[in-house]
Amino acid sequence: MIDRRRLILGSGSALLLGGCDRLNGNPVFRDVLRSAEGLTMRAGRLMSDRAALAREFGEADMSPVFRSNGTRLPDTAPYGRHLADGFANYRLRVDGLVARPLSLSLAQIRARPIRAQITRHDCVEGWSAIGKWHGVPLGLLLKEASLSTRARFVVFHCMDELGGRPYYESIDLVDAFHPQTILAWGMNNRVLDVPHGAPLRLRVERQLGYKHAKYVERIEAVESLAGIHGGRGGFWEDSGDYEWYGGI
Ligand SMILES: Nc1nc2c(c(=O)[nH]1)N[C@H]1C(S)=C(S)[C@@H](COP(=O)(O)O)O[C@H]1N2
Ligand SMILES: [Mo]
Repeated sequence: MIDRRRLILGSGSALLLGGCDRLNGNPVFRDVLRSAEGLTMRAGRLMSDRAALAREFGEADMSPVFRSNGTRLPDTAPYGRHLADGFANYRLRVDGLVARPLSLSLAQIRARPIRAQITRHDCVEGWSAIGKWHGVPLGLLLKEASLSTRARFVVFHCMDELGGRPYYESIDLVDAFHPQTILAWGMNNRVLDVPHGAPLRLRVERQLGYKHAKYVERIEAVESLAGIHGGRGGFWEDSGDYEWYGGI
């Protein structure tokens, strides 16, 4: 798609990556957008943008301090029990619209293929930090569970509550199968700690921080988000604070 844009728009194509508003005001570009070709271009741009990798960094770029945000220690009784026995009885469930529901111990999750990546976390509240994450690609678990063709979203159910409401989040299948979307059990070359979401948290690198569900205990594949909690696909979405799509 990028080559095609270059063909049509010449040397200004780089602007497309960050300056869409400006280009939309350009009469020539507007005509292109209105044409059938423009439709394909827009669809293609959306697709290719969503599939693109988030920037990855080197060890030297890692933030000396990676703050934690939201829940730092879930205060529910089940989580207390997990802490007491070192997550020995923790199981990650993968269910909903799958042919083969999974129930995996931490040892089983850690025995799965590992992806490591150093990325920048961007919180909507205005802070960022670069950290290293180890985990199993989410797509791999979804394939293992034999995701139904009816599934359109995956919901992450967390073990913490804020103001009596459980934290949860959801993403669509483009993000679920994105190569950098992992369930992380390691951070900065150590086992994931409690403030950052032990024993397992989502990394969905093309989205803002609130989408990265911590303390995940269940992944549910669904066709619609309507029946889940407030129906808007996430804790902050239900309270009206943030949009469901937090793409970056
Ligand atoms: N379960 C759960 N996940 C959560 C949150 C939370 O409070 N509970 N906070 C979110 C927000 S707003 C951010 S910025 C990141 C913070 O991740 P960190 O604590 O590892 O920095 O977790 C996200 N995931
Ligand atoms: Mo955040």
